[in-house]
Amino acid sequence: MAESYPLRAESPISHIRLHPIAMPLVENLVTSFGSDGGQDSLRAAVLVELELASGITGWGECVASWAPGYSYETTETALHVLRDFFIPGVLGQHDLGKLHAFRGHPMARMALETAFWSAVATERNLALGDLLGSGAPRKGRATVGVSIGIQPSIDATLAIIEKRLDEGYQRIKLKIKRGWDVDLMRAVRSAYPDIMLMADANSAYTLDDAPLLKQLDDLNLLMIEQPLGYLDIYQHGKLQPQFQTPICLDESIHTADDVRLMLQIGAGRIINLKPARVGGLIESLKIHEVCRTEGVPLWIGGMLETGVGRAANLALASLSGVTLPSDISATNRYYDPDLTEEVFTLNAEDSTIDVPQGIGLGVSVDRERLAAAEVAYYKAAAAVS
Ligand code: OSB
Ligand code: MG
Repeated sequence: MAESYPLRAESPISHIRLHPIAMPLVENLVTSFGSDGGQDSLRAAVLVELELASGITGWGECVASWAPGYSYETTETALHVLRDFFIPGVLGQHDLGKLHAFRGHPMARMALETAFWSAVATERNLALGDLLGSGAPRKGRATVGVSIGIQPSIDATLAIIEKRLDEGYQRIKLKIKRGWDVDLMRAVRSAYPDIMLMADANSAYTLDDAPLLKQLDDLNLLMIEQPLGYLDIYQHGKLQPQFQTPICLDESIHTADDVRLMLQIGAGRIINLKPARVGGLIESLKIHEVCRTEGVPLWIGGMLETGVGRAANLALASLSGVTLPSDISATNRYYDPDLTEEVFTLNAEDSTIDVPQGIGLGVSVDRERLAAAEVAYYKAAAAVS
C-alpha cells in the first residue's frame, strides 16, 4: 500500500489552513437528490491551503456539500476529519503516507492531496497537469459540456438549452428524476435532433424501472448516467445488456477495481471520473490508466467547483485518456465573481476550456473574496442549526 502515496516534497509540510466557504451560485443545480446549493443557492466547500517549510503553497478544494445528498460526506465531516486526523497526520512530513492509517472520506482526502500535489508541482517548477501526466503528451484545451438541473417546465429547459448552445457548449447533460424523464428527453431530442445529449439520473431509479428507462433508448443519447443505486454495480449489470445506449457510472465508482468490476459484468461502458469521489489524484490516475488500456471512454465530472477545484479538474481533463466532453463549464456558469483571479472562458468554436499552464495549480486565490466567502459560510451554518 505504501507505494500509493509516492509523491515526495523536498521541503516538509509546515502549515495547513482550512477555509470553509459559501458562495452564491449563478444558477442553482437541482438534481434527483435535491438542490446542491442548499438555502439561498449558497454552495459550500472547504478550501485547503498547504504550506511547505520553504514557503511554497498549494491549494485544494473539498467539494462535500451542506448535506449528505450526493455522498455521505458534508462540509462539517470534512472539517472534522481534516482537522482532527488528516492534518495532524501529515504535518512535518514530506509525503502523505500517514493517510494510510485512515479510511474513507474521499472528498476530504482529495482536497488535501490536491493542495500537496500543487505545492510539489510548484517546487518542481511544473504545471500540475505535467506532474499528473508524467511528461506524456497532454491537451492544451479540455473538451467540455454543461450540466443543466431540473427546471420548472420543459419550456424553461428548452430555453436554457438554447442559451447554452448559443454560448458554444456542444454537449448538453440534463438531470432527470422520476416523473421528469421520458417526456422531457423526447421534447429536447425532437427540438434538437443532432446535438450531443445525455441524461443523469443520480440514482433515481431501480431495476423495476427498466421498461420506463427503455423509452430513452431510441433517443440516440450519448449515455445515461447512474440510473440505479449509488452503491450499486451488480444491478447495473442487469440493466446495461437491455440497452443500446451506454450506461455511465458516476456515484458507484470509487476505485480502479470498481471500473474493472463494471467491465467484467457489463454494468456500464463509460466512466465519469470525479477525483473527489475516488479520494484523490492517485486513484484518479489509476482509473485513467484502466480506462486507457481497456479502451473505456472517460470524462471528468464536476461538483460545481470554484476556480481552485476546477483548475485541478482541468489538469486531469488534459490527460490523453479523457476522451469525452467533461462537466467543466466556464466560470460564468457557476460564480460571479469566482474566488480565483483567473476566469475560465469557453472557446465557443470547439466547446473547450484552456487548461491552466502556470506552475502548480496555475490559479491564484483572491484573499478578499476568500474572507467574504468564509464569513458567508459561518452565517449560513449558524442559520441552519
Ligand atoms: O452527478 O454529476 C453529478 C453536481 C453536484 C452533484 C452531482 C453532480 C453534479 C453535476 C455538476 O452534474 C457538473 C458541474 O460541475 O458542472
Ligand atoms: Mg452524475
